[in-house]
Amino acid sequence: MTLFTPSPDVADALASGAPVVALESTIITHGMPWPQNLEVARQVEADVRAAGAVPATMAVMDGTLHVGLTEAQLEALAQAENVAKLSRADMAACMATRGTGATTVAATMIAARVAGIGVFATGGIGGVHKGAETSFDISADLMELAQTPVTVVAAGAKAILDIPKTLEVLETQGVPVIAYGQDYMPAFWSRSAGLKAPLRMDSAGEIAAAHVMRAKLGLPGGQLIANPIPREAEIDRDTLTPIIARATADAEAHGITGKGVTPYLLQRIFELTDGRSLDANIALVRNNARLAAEIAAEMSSGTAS
Ligand code: PSU
Ligand code: MN
Repeated sequence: MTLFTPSPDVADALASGAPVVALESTIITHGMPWPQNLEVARQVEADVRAAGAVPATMAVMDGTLHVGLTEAQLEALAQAENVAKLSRADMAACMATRGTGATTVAATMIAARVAGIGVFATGGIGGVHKGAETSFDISADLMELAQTPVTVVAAGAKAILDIPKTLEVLETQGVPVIAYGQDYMPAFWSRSAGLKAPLRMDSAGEIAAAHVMRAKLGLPGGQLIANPIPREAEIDRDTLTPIIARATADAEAHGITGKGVTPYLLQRIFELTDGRSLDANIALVRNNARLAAEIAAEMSSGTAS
């Protein structure tokens, strides 16, 4: 039995060394409401193609790890209810028991490594939640970045998280956090978290070269590329701060814990912004898909090595 099943396009691209961009599926099943989730998933795949790379959306379906989904599989996943949310802890168990699950950032990185894909585009990574000093809620995404060699393009950490603590954990874990084209750390829906980013790069070529250099040095782990949301789609921090505070308080009042926290907060913020948070989310994921495709092209052209 092979470990994963590539879609026909992905199989061709992997065989010829053409650029491939990994995409996660938790954003489809737990991050956005139907039917926008399917539209966005299709749009992001089209953006990757338009930028010259092949999209590989990851999911486990009936125990099979799919690297690249057909149109029918994508639609089935977007409509499915009670799909598991798979992180590092759940992936092998889901495959071994022939289950179905969507991949988080951590699980998508694992799938990308298994398939030999070096770049992955998403919206935002999981991180250290506000109040983690008592809840201990720290996403497995951070530890995955420390050990799995995939460059992850995100719009920073979501503003629902404690961004300073998230940066501290990434630093402790030795994960390069690279802001793209600006000095400041982006905060998902906003272009700036009001904090300087640890590193800055201004081209896809530099990012690809740094990825290759880490491998040459024998350093495990990936890189986090923090790509600011396009200016015209941004929601400013002053608008969001009270909304996030309210969503966080609601989560606590409803006793939401564990895997449920991130999806609950995203849904609540969607309601409290009358859908504006979703429009911003779509714009930033598409922007990340385009940059990831450029990085993938640099990696596969060989100039990065
Ligand atoms: N960003 C989004 N929507 C999402 C997520 C991130 O805009 O749905 C998902 C990603 O899959 C990420 C996960 O890996 O949330 C983090 O969940 P947790 O905090 O439970 O580790
Ligand atoms: Mn968590």
